[in-house]
This record gives sequence, C-alpha cells and structure tokens, in this order.
Amino acid sequence: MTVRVALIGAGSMGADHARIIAQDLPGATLQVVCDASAGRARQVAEATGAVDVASDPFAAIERSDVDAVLVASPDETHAALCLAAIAARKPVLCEKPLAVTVAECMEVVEAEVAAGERLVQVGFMRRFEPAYVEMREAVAGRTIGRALMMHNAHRNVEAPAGFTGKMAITNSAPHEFDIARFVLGSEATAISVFQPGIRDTTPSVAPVFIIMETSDGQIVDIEVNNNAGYGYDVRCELVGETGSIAMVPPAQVRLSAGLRAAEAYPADWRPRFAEAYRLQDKAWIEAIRTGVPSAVGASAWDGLRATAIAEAGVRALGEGAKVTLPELTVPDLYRRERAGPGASGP
Ligand code: ISE
Repeated sequence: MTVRVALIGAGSMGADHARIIAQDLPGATLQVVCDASAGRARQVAEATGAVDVASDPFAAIERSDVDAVLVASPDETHAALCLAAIAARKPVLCEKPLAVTVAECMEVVEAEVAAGERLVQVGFMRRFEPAYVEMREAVAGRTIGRALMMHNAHRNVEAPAGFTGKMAITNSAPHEFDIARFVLGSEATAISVFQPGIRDTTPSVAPVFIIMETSDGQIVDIEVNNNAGYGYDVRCELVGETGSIAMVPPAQVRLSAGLRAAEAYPADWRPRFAEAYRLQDKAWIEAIRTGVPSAVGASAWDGLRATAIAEAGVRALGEGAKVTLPELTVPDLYRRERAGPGASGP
C-alpha cells in the first residue's frame, strides 16, 4: 500500500516534509500540496514531484485520492485541520503545537476519543532523536539510578519577525516540555518562569528560564534564548543518582587553523534535527501502513499536555509565581497505547 499524502502548508517546514516524503519514504507519495499561496504550492510540488496542488485545505483533506494528512500550516490553523482529518477518518501528522490553546487541544482529543481510534500524531520530532531515546532507555533501565534532574538549553540565532516574548514559552519551550515527559516518563506538576533582570540590554524576545517539577519529584530546568546570536544550539543533560548522560553536539568536523580549533553550529533546527524528522515521518507512514500507532510519536494527549504546560508557563511569568498544573485523567484511548512496550509519555 502506498500512502497518498496531502501536505497542508508549503512554508519552510512543509517543504522539508515534502522533501522527506519524496526522497526518503518509498511507502508514501505526495498526492497534493496545499497552500494559500498558489506559487508556493507549485514550487514545492514541482521540486518534489507531487501529483497536484490546491488552495482549500478542507477540500484537500476530503479528496478520495488522499489517505493521510500532514499539517505544516501556521499554528492557529492546526486544531481545525486536525478536526477535519478526524472527521474524514484520515491519519494526520500535525506539526507542533497541536493547538495554541488547551481548549482547542481538548476539542481535538475529544473528537479523537469519540472516533475511537488514534488518528493524530503530533510532530514533536525530538522523540526520534537518538540522544533523547538513549536517555529514555537509561531512565527506564536505571543505568544512572533514578533520574533526578534534567538541564536543558534551547538557543536560536535570532527570533523571526513577529515572534513575541510569550512565544519563547508557547512555541519554543514545548519541545522541552514534551521531551522531558517522554524521557522521564513522569508528568509535569508545576512550572515557574524567570527572566534575567538586566533589561536595558535585553533584546525584544528576552531569554526565559523555566523550572518544571514532575510527578516523580524531578526538577527540569530549561533556558530558552531565541536571540542567542551565535548558532542553533540545543543542550541536554540528564542527572541520575549514580551518573549523568549529556547530549554531545553532533558536529561533523572540527576546523583547526591559526592556532585555533572551531566547530560549526547549524543556523536552525532543520539541519540539527534532520535525522529525527526523517525517522518521525517514517514512523508515521509505517503506523498508517500497519494500522498500529507509533509507540514513540506524540499523541494528541501529549500535544494537549505540552500546550497546558505552556499556558501555565505564560501565567507563571505574568504573575511572577509558581503555577501548579491540574491533574487530568488520561482518556482510555491514550492509556491503552501507553501500556505497550516503548510506549510514549508518562
Ligand atoms: C520553532 O517553532 C521550532 O519548532 C523549532 O524546533 C524550535 O527550535 C524553535 O525555537 C521554534 O521557534
């Protein structure tokens, strides 16, 4: 079976997914590239050999020659498109976030629960990054004793136009919210957010420093700096009772010249996590072909939790106080999936 995919959104992430499907996934084909800009849709379709182009995403989702939907459109459109895919009973890989508000995430979860099957995978691609996978295995296997702390840094070269301070918490940090839940296998229970006090030199999107507490008593700290200036740099160290595991930057070469040595940084997340994106998209297609949802990929429930932590984080920053996250009952649909070997989420 070849999975015929409708790509919704032909921006930079959409173009990347289109290339992965065209070049690396023999079990899938790009049936239609849909974008509000006809020129952009055509450009991506031509570069990747897609069969057709379209501008109406809802009509594209319903086409009888489309088996699955990949959503890479702006964040605010995600929930409505996921709901349309669920209504059409088509599997959907939705770029993070699942939705920008918890209420919208809940609508998607409720629709999926009503449909009675797992159709949504959220694009938290770091779950497929080998370093995080090893950390998760170390936690499960107690290689470093019980996990106590997780230190994270998430630095971008420069915040894009229109990126707001709040988006450091709602758009960037959700990667860490999700990966901490995935690696530690515990749930976030509280969040505090701080900002450096030196404001006169702070750029428009200032760094934030987040502390997240978990249901197993672990502490997760996350520095998000969208204007780090020097390169795209993601760091993580997991500290356990008897050791630690740190992510080693995947540099390809080290240049030695003029009495100095230098390694290059990627400009953004696409080259840094290229392999994770490829493995994620491959697992999604495999799940559709076998009818068994990926045990690693993030579910709609995981998407909801990440948005809930982000919403609490925005409140914590505004109020200058720790915010406690409410305990939520995991619907059976997601519980069942998590019970299996290698299951995702806490
Ligand atoms: C962006 O939206 C992403 O998803 C990237 O993976 C992340 O590193 C970046 O900070 C976000 O703004």
